[in-house]
Amino acid sequence: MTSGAPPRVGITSFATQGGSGIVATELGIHLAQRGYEIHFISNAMPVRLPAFEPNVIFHEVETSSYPPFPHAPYSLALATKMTEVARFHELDILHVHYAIPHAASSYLAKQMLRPTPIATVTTLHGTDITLVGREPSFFPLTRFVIEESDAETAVSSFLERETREVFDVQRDIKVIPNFVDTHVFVPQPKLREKNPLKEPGQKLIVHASNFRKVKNVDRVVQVFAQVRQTHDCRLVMVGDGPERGPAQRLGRELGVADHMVFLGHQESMAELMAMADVMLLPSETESFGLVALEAMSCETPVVASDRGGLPEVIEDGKTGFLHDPHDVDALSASVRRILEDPALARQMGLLGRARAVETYCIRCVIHDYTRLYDDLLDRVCHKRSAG
Ligand code: GMT
Repeated sequence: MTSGAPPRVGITSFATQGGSGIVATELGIHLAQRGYEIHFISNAMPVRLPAFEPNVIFHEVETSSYPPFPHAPYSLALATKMTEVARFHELDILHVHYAIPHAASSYLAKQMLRPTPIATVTTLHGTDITLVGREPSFFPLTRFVIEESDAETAVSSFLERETREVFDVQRDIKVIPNFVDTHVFVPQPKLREKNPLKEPGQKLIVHASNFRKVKNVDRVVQVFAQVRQTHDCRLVMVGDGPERGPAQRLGRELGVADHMVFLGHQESMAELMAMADVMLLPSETESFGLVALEAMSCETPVVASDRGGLPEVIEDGKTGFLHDPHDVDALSASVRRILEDPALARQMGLLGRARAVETYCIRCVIHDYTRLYDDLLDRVCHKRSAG
């Protein structure tokens, strides 16, 4: 970094539809728009990255297989690419999203770059702590990289506490919540009233996820089947993953398959969230629930699980309803309340939007990251940023 210029940051995340990749990409784009030079280092072009963005460069990590390798060693190829990019572009910071394997790669890159200093930041997103990171085969590595990263952030207070308890770490973990582009995720009342996914007068329930076990997709279908007994509605399922097939089968068993549509991965999340009358998210746990925030930003009430970080994002009874994710009756009753009471739905929608705009807009959150970068550059690299 030349003195006075904003830092050059390498950002690594999964290039898939998951929330961590979305947060990493949008953070990079918005930092780039503020003059930061952003280098995305990943196996594929991140989702939601526009065709061209000044100050943004993409570096693809290529892995090669070799007969004795049981698998192509992506983490090592990533560490090598991080080192090359950091040297060539004189990066100041490597910011990785999702601890495993990304923080292990940035740790290695930092060692390879010595004696040139580089600051490492790890943002914990959820399943890297609540599921995969605590598996015995990863536990010691996850703990090590959490301790070794120059700065550690978590997307909710729940995740910060969980990380401390599970990994018994003492270090500072800064809570920086996820954010939403409140100019993209906007209410669209006309679209909600009339859209190609429903017949006139019908209501729309939307679920969006990666269809993994942790999302309790079967509960979504069960709740829908209950609600359909009394209300004319359709269920729109967005995303893909291993539980999609079982959910489709359950829909047939419960006799509601003709009223459900599985769209798979979709780019137009803002429109889908704005079309919905209710967003349903009964996850087993959810460190934050970015998709719930995106719905709130579109004035769509959320009926969700009361686990993990969801109660930090959704205010029970105000911007949505929270329940035990296995209490199908309670979840169904709350969906019904919203569908049959337009005044309640409107009030919840407005409060949700206000919360998104006041607490979780990009402008509200991005300074937490830029301040963290500044402190780090002072501490680790003895450089001061102008950003
Ligand atoms: O939802 C997932 O399982 C994917 C995962 C990811 O890495 O993208 O999501 C996690 O990170 C998101 C972004 O911070 C959070 O909004 C999700 O709540 C979190 N998922 C879980 O904790 C299950």
